[in-house]
Amino acid sequence: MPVNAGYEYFAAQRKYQEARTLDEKIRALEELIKAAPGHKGAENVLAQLKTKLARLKAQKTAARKKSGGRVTTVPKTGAAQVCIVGFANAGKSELLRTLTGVGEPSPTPYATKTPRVGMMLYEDVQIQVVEIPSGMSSEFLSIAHNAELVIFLYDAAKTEDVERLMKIAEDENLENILWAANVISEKKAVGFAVNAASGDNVDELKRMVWQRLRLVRVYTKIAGKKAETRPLTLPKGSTVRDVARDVHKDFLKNFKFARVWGSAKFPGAQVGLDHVVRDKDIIELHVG
Ligand SMILES: Nc1nc2c(ncn2[C@@H]2O[C@H](COP(=O)(O)OP(=O)(O)OP(=O)(O)O)[C@@H](O)[C@H]2O)c(=O)[nH]1
Ligand SMILES: [Mg+2]
Repeated sequence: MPVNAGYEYFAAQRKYQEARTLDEKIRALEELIKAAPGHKGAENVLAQLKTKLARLKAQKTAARKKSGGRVTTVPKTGAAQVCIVGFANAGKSELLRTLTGVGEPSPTPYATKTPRVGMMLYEDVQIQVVEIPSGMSSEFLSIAHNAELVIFLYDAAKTEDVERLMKIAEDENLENILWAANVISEKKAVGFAVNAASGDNVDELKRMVWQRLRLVRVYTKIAGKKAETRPLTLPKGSTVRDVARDVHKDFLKNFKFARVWGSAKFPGAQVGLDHVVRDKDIIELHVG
């Protein structure tokens, strides 16, 4: 950590640590480099950051080349995007249907030809779920690069598929992966298992998805009024500053203090911009 680094540097550093997709990482690293102090003592750190950035950019170019420049993106909605990746007939469409109500399972392998998108509700948080077609073309796998989390779903009776999926994870540089075996036949699964069709253990899967997304939700509120019922979601470790910025830039500019129910010392205690918020906090922003 460079000496005399300013607030922006630490904020950018946190953003980089929280970045989940390749694009997010590149963007955060660029900000981090911009915010790094210019003095001599920080030269080494800056050089390291630049090397890291060059490596990430090379990764991105390689991924693009592999797909012949064809990249499919699924516009993100909700708190995060989660992809389901797996081989033919692993039960991806069944899982998508169980999680979101969207999805047409079929006994025919490779039945899903294009990415299918649904919205899953975890408690009161909307999470987007995308089924990637089984062909595993680089074009469609490019969606997984931009997703915050990838579920690798495999038929519990075909453990050899795990190895094949591990190879894909490595080749595609996918990091945030949740492995799930789908118990289609009677075969007992090794590791975490669900039954996509009956929904067995799917609630546990949803809970794991939420955990792995490393998000917190907060409910903002205006003094004298009830808190919003729809939460705002932010990366874990976010502060009142991030909440204020997300609500409106004027809230940050004119910020005086916030009252917090949840993570504060006592319900409704006054906190400043640096207060780290926790999941399910109620945040009342006071501006002047
Ligand atoms: N009994 C049972 N059948 C399942 C389960 N999951 C999937 N199936 C069946 O297995 C077949 C394939 O399931 P899909 O969900 O279509 O598989 P997929 O991974 O989407 O496959 P493609 O997109 O076609 O490559 C369908 O007939 C499903 O109904 C399960 O958990 N239990
Ligand atoms: Mg399918």
